Amino acid sequence: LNQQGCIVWITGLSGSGKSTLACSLGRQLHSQGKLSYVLDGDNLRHGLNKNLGFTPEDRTENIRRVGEVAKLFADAGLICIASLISPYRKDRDACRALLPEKFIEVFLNMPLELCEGRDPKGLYKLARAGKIKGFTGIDDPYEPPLNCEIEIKQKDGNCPTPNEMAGQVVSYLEDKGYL
Ligand code: GGZ
Repeated sequence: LNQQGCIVWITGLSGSGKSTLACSLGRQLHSQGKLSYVLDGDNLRHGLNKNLGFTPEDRTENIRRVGEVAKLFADAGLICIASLISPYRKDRDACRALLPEKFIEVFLNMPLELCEGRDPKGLYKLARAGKIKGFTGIDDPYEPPLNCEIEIKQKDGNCPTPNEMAGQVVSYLEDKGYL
């Protein structure tokens, strides 16, 4: 394999664009002949994590499992892209501790108003109406990273495109010798 494995861990609010970024990143890596695999929180909740809900304990277990699987992929030499809200700092830090030299935390730092305005699945609306309890950013906390490797945010009120965001991550991976 012409690459070494690592974990690119994308964290951010629901609707911040984590899955879209993960997908763009996978495509850009593929076009460079690099093997990657996306572990998406929402998708994995249909299979591996289907017995888990959104209590703090269940989120912790969700993130723990994905961290362990991500480590397996990285050990196999793949660039594993994990996209989960992963709202609690201690849970992300526990994943980092599994592979500290090869853990790249990407904070997709989009304002709540932007995410809520997008509301692709209408979940924010339900949360505001009290029909979903414990929704991240509404009545459950999101703890931003303190020492992430990459922060992606708006510039002059403009959101970078998914390809620009993925490009930012690819540049980092190149600079640090992962690619
Ligand atoms: C946050 C929720 C909730 C609650 C359902 N809080 O944006 P989405 O819709 O498509 O993806 C979100 C997904 C979150 O799953 P994760 O595995 O990434 O979460 S965590 O890391 O916190 O374990 C969202 C939807 O599930 N969803 N209820 N209460 N997001």
